[in-house]
Amino acid sequence: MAGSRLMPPPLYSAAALTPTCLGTQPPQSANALRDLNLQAPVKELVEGRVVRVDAKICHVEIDGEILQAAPRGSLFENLEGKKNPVAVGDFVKLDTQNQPAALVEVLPRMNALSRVASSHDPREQVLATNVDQLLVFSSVASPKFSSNRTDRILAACEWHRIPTRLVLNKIDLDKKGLLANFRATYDSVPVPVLETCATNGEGLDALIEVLRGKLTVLYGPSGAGKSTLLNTIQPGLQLKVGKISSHWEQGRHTTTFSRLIHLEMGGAVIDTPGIRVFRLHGIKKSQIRDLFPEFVRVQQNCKFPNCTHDHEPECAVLSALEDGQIAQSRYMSYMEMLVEAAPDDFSFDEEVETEDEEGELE
Ligand SMILES: Nc1nc2c(ncn2[C@@H]2O[C@H](COP(=O)(O)OP(=O)(O)O)[C@@H](O)[C@H]2O)c(=O)[nH]1
Ligand SMILES: [Mg+2]
Ligand SMILES: [Zn+2]
Repeated sequence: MAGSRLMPPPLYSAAALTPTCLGTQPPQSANALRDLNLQAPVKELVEGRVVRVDAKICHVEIDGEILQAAPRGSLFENLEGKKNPVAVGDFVKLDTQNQPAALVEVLPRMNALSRVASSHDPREQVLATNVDQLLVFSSVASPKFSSNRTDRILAACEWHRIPTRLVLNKIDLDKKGLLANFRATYDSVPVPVLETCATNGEGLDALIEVLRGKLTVLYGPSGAGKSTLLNTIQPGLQLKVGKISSHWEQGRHTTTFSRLIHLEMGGAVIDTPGIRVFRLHGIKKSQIRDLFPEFVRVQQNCKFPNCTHDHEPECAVLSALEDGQIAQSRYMSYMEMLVEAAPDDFSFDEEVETEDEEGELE
């Protein structure tokens, strides 16, 4: 991983630029002075990976050690509608000359999972970056499976091009035979589904193979069994089980402390507690339909090329829905996202930004 990548040593030593060589030497030619300028000392920057972001402080891993670093103020300028300049998973450069270190640069990202920050803050909040995949954890029962919640995050991963799978946990509680329905729905998308039972270990081997060697975002409602599953896979993790405090459940302004945790078998996970609502940022109505792979397969047959699959005649998606090829629950999730998405002529650039404390990260 990134931890082992250090910046090369500075190209020029500070000794070569001591003031004496300017003050006591005969005047130099413009060229020589320009050369000297080019040789201005380069600060030694260290490269690392962000494993946790608290309010105003990032925890950055460098060669297996964690260093705390404060993002430089300039990173908060020109955010262009983004709430946070740095997120868990980012590769960053640190200036370690002072304590705490300064986080001076965020390196280009391979991908980023983001959403609308909150119902009263329209900015884009980046939750995790440079990830290999996302697992959507749900339980068959207790808490009840939510199609809407599941479909929103699946659509978000489609939008951000992050591969995803569903983990259906607590299969021991499937007294009503719901599992077969969920499975049929997601097979038809298709989304790969893993069935697990954290309490008797069923399906755990398959989950281990999916996690091995990858950086995986864990997503799912509290109580789905994420911590129990992870603790079973790696007992040393000692993640708290079933103790999500009521503060999180009822939080008016949910604070999320995502963190990256290494797995002994190779790979790592990013836990994302406290994320309840997932609304895609910057998406317009006409773009939602492309986030549902089973729609994409048939929608070229709709009478109107820009069919929203809502009221239009001769709609191939509505026909597939009637035939049972498209699941009712998926269609309902689509309609809800369609209703709340911005109209196509909306300009996100003019969006009113919510001012909050400078440098605040949550
Ligand atoms: N019956 C049953 N209970 C489970 C299973 N997995 C987790 N639990 C229980 O569900 C509760 C919540 O689990 P937890 O791991 O804290 O969920 P998290 O919020 O997703 O991390 C705990 O009481 C677990 O013991 C399972 O497969 N079957
Ligand atoms: Mg948990
Ligand atoms: Zn249509």
